[in-house]
Amino acid sequence: MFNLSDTICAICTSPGVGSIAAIRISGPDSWKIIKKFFFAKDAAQSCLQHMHALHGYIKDNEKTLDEVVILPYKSPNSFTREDVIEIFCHGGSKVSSMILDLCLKNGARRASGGEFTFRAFINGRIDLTEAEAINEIINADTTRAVYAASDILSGSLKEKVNSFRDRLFNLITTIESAIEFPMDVPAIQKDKIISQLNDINLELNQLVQDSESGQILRSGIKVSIIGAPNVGKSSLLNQLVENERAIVTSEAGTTRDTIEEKIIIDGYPFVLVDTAGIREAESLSSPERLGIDRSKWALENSDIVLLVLDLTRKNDNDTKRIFEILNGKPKIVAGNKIDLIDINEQHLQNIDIAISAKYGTNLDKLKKLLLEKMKYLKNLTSHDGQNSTCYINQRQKELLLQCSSIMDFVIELANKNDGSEDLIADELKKAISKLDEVSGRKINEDVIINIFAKFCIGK
Ligand SMILES: Nc1nc2c(ncn2[C@@H]2O[C@H](COP(=O)(O)OP(=O)(O)OP(=O)(O)O)[C@@H](O)[C@H]2O)c(=O)[nH]1
Ligand SMILES: [Mg+2]
Repeated sequence: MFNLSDTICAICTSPGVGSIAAIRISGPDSWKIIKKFFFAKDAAQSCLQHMHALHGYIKDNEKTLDEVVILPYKSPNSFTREDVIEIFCHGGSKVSSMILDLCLKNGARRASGGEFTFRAFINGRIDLTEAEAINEIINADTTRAVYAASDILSGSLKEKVNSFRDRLFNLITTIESAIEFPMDVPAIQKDKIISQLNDINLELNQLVQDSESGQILRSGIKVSIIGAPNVGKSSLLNQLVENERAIVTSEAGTTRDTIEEKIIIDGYPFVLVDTAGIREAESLSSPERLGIDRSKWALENSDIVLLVLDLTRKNDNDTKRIFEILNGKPKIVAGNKIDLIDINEQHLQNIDIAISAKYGTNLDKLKKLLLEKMKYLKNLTSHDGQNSTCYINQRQKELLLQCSSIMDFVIELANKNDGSEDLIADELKKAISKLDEVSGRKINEDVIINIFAKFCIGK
């Protein structure tokens, strides 16, 4: 585990050339260290004060390295709750690393990934749900994912977990005082307790249910583009990602390996998988056969199948077989190459949308269909993803599910009415310990290490 008593430093901005880079120093010696190599432009105003930016120079001995702005924070009013200095220098990767070297030479230690956030957590500035949300904001690649994570960062999940905890704790106190002091404390009103337990459990389950949307924002909806050879699957992928990502030729069997690309529709990430055309023939080469196996695997492992048909062809045996192997998978059937035909009623039978992958016709409508299908499958309402719910992660979901199953057991016990109050109180303590793992109030060291290992350096 990290050492907490020394002073740490890191470049916080991403590596490479930029206009500004930021270096952060945190710990008991940070203010002392900066004074060794920072010289204010106006010597009369060189005193370090909390949140008072200073303009000046970083000097290594007599040599000036850069003109910078520094921002001091006095403990406990900083991100880590320690004394902190942030240095904003020019964004060349060399100059920032030279300034970092000066910090190291003057007594700071190079921070590991997540170490600043770890200190913020250990020092009580944030709880574990907020620490995890910081990493999610950094890694978010859609606006919805940013909103969802920032909602948790502003304390929405912490508040809910704390409220569950307080309510369970009050119930334990009521039950235990009635057991210990039967003469002084009014007898337990079982019905009241059961109704409160049910309310808490219902809210817990709602939180778990909402996590489905969070999962979508994190990993995206998988859409496999499936069809017979040459129907225009790769052309469609290229149009949707607005990039010539996959090779397109007039030869059947062009695509062999699956190709994955992410697109964002209305703030939701969709992972599109272009696949090899599925066909049965004696003469197939072994790379094409392997490609077809991968197509079937991609089909199996997708949330939605985007089945592409070539409207210039009659439904052949290959297409019929593909319909069979879909096996009830959620699908959207796109009839392609409408630019080559005069479309009639018969063409529209069995398809959801008519498109031209080559010319991009009706692709906005296709995106809308994908969005509607996803919302229907994942049971999302139109306002999901806009700060209305907490999108918990897998770790939090598992713990809340464990808490909920303990609650189910407690409710069962309470309903039996067989004087098992002691046991009920003990079980409620176990439920609280699950909530404490969510918030990080009490948690195993390995789990903590695992969580902070996912953070980047400087955070
Ligand atoms: N006119 C027209 N041609 C299209 C359309 N979509 C694809 N094509 C053509 O159809 C041929 C096959 O396109 P691909 O996108 O490679 O088809 P595919 O389904 O990926 O083929 P495989 O990878 O071999 O399974 C190419 O010559 C494309 O230019 C379309 O909407 N209209
Ligand atoms: Mg292809």
